[in-house]
Amino acid sequence: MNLPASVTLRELKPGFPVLDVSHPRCSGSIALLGAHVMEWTPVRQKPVLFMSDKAVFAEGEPIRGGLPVCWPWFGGREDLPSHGFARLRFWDFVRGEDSAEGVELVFRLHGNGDLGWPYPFELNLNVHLGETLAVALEMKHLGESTVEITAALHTYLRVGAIEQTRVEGLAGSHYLDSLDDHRKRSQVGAVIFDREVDRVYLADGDVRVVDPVWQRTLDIDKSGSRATVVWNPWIEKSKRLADLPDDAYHDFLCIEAANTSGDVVRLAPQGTHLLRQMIRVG
Ligand code: TA6
Repeated sequence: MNLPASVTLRELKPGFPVLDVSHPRCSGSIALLGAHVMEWTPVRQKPVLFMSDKAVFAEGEPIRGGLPVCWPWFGGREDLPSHGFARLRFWDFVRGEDSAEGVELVFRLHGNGDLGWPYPFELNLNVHLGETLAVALEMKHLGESTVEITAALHTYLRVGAIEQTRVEGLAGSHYLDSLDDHRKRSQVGAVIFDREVDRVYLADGDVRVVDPVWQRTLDIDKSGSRATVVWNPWIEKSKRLADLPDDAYHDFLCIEAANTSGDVVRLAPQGTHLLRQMIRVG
């Protein structure tokens, strides 16, 4: 691998390569499994991404935390893996480049009708790590017929205390409540967390996570998406997730730039779609 000076390759465990970033503007790490951004910490900041202490690191298993790439479907599908297979496979490192602002890394996954998806495709993930984190998933459909895809950048964000955290920017938006048969509701004021929250907001705008305990805000912008998923498992679901400590719900929420529920992506042969999420600490 021809790595930029700020990036080094290591094995988190045998057969599980990870790229570590050490740059004047930030530190970070990205697993080749799923091109999964596992850690991002801007200079003079606390970590921005949450990673479970019980996360599993193995081919074919999703990593609980960081920035999972959910593709070519979002959610569960009969006997198929939840959130698709892209996060379960090793991607190729394509190239990287250092700059004064940070480091840019490109990863690729392609398939020819294997991997449980009967169409040839190419995914490119472009990751910029600096004082901002910018992730862009380019999806290329190389099959002969039009295909429907759902996807998400399923970002786990670290907060000081979920009970005191709120999400601004969604007031007045409609959302589908995944915990109540996807019933459609309207958001009144900021999103707060005093129970499990699992909602698909039909929204294409930016949101702000306000974290009074860690005394910071996280500004999350996106493009190529008209659905923003907000999730916190709260107490009972956390206990059901083997790769999440029972009390870890307290330390994170997910804000996901998604194409799902009314924002399905239809790609004609040779069609492409770009799904982007950008995060800045305030
Ligand atoms: O994005 C919210 C969600 O779909 C929740 O329903 C929950 O299942 C979460 O994703 C985690 O999914 P995973 O398959 O990673 O356990």
